[in-house]
Amino acid sequence: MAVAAGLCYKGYNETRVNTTFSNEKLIEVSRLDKHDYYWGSYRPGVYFGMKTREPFSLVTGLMWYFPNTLQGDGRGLRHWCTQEDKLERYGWTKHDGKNFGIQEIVDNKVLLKTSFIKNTHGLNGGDWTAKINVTALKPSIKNKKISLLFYTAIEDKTNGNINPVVDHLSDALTGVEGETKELGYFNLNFNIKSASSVDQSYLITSAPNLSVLKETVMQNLRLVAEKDNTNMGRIVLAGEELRQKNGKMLIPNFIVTQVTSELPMELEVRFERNSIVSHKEKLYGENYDKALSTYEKQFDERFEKTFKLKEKGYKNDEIKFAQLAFSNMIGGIGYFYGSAQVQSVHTQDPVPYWKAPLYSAVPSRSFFPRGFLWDEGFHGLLLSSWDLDIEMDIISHWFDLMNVEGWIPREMILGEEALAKVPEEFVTQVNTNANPPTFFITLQYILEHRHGELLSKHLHLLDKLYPRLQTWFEWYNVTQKGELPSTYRWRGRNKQTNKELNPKTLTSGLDDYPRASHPTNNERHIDLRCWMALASKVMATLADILQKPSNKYENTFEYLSDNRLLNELHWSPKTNTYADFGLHTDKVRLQRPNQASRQVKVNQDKIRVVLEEPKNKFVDSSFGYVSLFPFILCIVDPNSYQLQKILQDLEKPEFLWTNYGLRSLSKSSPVYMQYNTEHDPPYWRGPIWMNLNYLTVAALHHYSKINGPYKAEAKRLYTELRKNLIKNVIHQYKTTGYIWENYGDTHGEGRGSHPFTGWTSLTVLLMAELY
Ligand code: 6A9
Repeated sequence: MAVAAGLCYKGYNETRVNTTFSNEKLIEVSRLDKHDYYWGSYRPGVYFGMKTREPFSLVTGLMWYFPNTLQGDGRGLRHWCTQEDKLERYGWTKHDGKNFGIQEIVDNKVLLKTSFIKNTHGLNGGDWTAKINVTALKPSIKNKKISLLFYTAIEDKTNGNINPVVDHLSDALTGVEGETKELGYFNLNFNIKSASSVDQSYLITSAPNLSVLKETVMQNLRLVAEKDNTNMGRIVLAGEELRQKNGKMLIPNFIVTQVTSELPMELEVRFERNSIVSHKEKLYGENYDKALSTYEKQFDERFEKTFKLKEKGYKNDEIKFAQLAFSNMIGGIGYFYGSAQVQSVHTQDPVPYWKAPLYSAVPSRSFFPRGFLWDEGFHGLLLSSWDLDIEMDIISHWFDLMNVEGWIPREMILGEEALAKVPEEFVTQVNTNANPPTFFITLQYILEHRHGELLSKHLHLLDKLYPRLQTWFEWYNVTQKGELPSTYRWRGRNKQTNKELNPKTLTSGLDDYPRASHPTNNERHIDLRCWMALASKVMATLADILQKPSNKYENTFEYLSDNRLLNELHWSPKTNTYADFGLHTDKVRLQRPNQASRQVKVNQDKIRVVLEEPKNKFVDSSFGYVSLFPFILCIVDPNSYQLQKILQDLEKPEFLWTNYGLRSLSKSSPVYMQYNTEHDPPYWRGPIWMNLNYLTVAALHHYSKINGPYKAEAKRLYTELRKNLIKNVIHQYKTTGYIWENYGDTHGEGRGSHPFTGWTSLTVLLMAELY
């Protein structure tokens, strides 16, 4: 290989991985075409911040701390969402993705209400006002002081500038003004309301980049003696810090205003450009409050029109939960820009992808505030129910990331802020690796529920998207195919490792869900096969709509959904369940090396020992989500014994059924709740995940509507499973303040990262019975 690579003319193969599919992009060159979405809370990784959909945007953001608990190392200073802050809760209670948002943050019994309203007049996305209102939730802490820091920063000094407006008499920062190519002249004004005295200070400096804003603030906080000489000092910002050691002056790119006061306090921030609206329409003071309550009312009405939860008999607190779950999905949408790091067999090292924007929702604001391919397909179900324009724009951004081979990277880590949150080993995306093509379920959902609007408003876009979908489909069909016709195999499993109990399949999205113990090329993965069946079905429908030849896709769908063939390749006659096929043994375990000779080295990782020769067979000892796929994606014949058997198995508590939803892996599996390495706790080996539960409920709904002998059975399970899931997610929210990544199968407790308002927010669609 090394020789061949050396002889190979450098260029063609090496550059394919980071060559874009075509120059004609789905996203218009001018970002102002989506004038309404120009400004937004597009920084899901911070507790509160506004930016534009511009590669190097003007950004604004909030930090805060309680002076009496701030630590020298920065603990106590809140900025990026992180679980370590241990906030009681935080999240958008209402957000419409476009005009306004209201968020509640509870930190040590103090409620910070952050809201914004946009005023989209004129060109360039208009103006906005944000308000941070701080109150104590308990009277006993009323005297506590809080410091709010509101900043303005600019990523690229060549693109514009920001300058402080300082009132020299009081030495207070009253505002910020500046200019960028896209925004023209603008200014930000601050307005503070507090019953007690307010202490103000500011920082004007140059930060190396956006990922170190908190550090820059920490370096520039000073402790000064109290004016009245009491022994409690005041913490203030250092003022102007632009002079370098050599005496030269830096140009500012980071301006922070700090206000410290007792509670309650309110800070209003107004962003205005050379404005054409009359004074009385301006959004501040009472006008702001009025406008906000109008938006709230409109939101409530639209929410009811869209999801009909009141009509279905849900109570106010349940509807509030649903609004919060939805609002965090849409309010968690980010706008990222940068180049991912990618690798192919033809490149020696990772190479940069082309610089590109991504407008996408995120699974979790605290842990992974960035785009994930298969997560986004699920997000699309909820988002398109609300606003098809937003969803079509998200789809467009993702499909613009497709390279000439037809590959879209699984995880998009774009820009300094996103990169700063990812450990080195997760950064590089490899072009042989897939992720479930869930955008096909989004498209299927849109075709089902938003058909009219899709055709009347987005037909042209769909037409431009189509060749990309074809190439994407082809990429899966070619690069992920198995050895036997009609079979498929996830690439990217590690054959070499002896550290994992069962080598992970990150590409499938189900990470440590057990597959064949020994990865080989003749493996066949049932879930991928079903994804391909679904993809071909959706492609056939789209081809029909766009009057393109659909035969190929129809034939592929028929072929892949032929139950006789499916059963031959994937139905285990031993267990009467669907299963993967591959080189497998259950007789594996993790063990400390040299254990026999008693020279146990504490630091040596456990390794896998294989106690029996693996055999080619169905991987049927593990029953779980993967076994359900032909059912989950509605490929199983409604009259079949297979359907009857799946419905019977579904209900068994010793397998998957719990009071809180379906667990990912049966209790009977040899790796149920087993660690995969010493350090990797079980992830998809027991806990309850919402994305696949949602699809299962949708499938039960499907089989309860079409004719067949198991219709009534499907209906009964549909009702039960749906009820269990909704009840638990709401209950956990109420007791913990969070929506979680997954849920424990014994007690239903929230687990993993939180808030996780990606696919767990599909609970709203379960409530609304939208599938
Ligand atoms: C880890 C740690 C601060 C794992 O929701 C995103 C994905 C899913 O697509 C996938 O199906 N999650 C699921 O199995 C989370 C993946 C996080 C990986 C990055 C970095 C950051 O530490």
